[in-house]
Amino acid sequence: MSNINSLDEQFQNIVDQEEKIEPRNWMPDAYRKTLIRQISQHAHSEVVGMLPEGNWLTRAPSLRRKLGLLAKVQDEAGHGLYLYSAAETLGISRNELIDQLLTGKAKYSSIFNYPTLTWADIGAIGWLVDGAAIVNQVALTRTSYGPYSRAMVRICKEESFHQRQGFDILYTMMQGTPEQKEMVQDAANRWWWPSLMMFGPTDKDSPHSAQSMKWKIKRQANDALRQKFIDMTVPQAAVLGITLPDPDLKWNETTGHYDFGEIDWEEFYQVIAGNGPCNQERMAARIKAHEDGAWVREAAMVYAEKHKNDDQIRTSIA
Ligand code: FAQ
Repeated sequence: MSNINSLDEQFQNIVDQEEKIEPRNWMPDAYRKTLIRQISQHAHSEVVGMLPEGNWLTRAPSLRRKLGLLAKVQDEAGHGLYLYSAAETLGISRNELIDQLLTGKAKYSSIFNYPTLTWADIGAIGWLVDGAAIVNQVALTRTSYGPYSRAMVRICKEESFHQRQGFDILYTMMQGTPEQKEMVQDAANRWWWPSLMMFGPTDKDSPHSAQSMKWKIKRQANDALRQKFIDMTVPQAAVLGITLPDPDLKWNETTGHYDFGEIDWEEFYQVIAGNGPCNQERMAARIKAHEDGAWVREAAMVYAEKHKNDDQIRTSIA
């Protein structure tokens, strides 16, 4: 028993000294489990997150917009792959991770269960959803687990391009016709509150936060990150010339932050329980993609088996 305690203590010391934990290091089982949960949910979010925007690839209003959106959606696939790889370093296989998503055991971000109704929604996703993702992920570049932290550095660079692209879409539409301006306002009205929910429940209702902060998996609490996002985004809405759908949103001289209204947590819990507007559609799309891709996985396995002793191929890959 005392040995276990001392391993735990040594581990906490390494974390407290801001050293990274690497896959070969000893770690408490619960730390490993928490990381697998968080990193895989993050990976699933990136992959499911391709669906709402992928829906607009064929309908982007110009070749330039189509190229930008295509690049963004491909980036999200890449983020999913870095993150699945980071999760695999913890001793779980890609198959198990995908299985957890497809059987509903693992979550993915609530935000991707909302529909993209107009082109302005693509701008709003870039501006608000990627904007929120960056705030959360910049903090995670300092997470204690090495492979997750390194993946975050690269992902954040790409997310910042996504955020600017989204803002640019909306800004351009705001120079357009009254109908285009109305579309931007409508998209902002629908995406604002769900974007705030991306940061998770308030700290007092967040079961994982205290331990994850102690292990420095999370570097800032849900509420602090949400506030940072709001403070950053409200002035951007003013530049766009739109209003955000919260009558309680106002600058507070005393705190130096924006006050904001009550989030509808009932809606959040309904969405993460599978009852959001698009949960069923998203899961059906992922299950179909997995089934349609079975032949590719089988062919790759047969190829790998055939060539496992083939030095030439191994050298050329290296
Ligand atoms: N949606 O105790 P906590 C992107 C769950 S960005 C669904 O606070 P934790 C980029 C939570 O899992 C989006 N579930 O949990 C992109 C837990 O349930 P569990 C992805 C949520 O882990 C942009 C329960 O509630 N980003 O994809 C949500 O300490 C555009 C209790 O919550 C990440 O995943 C939610 N919003 O903190 C892609 C960032 N919030 O597991 C395409 C990494 C909470 O016990 C297009 N993750 N839950 O069943 C994190 O930072 C953390 O996991 C939090 C939650 C902050 C999300």
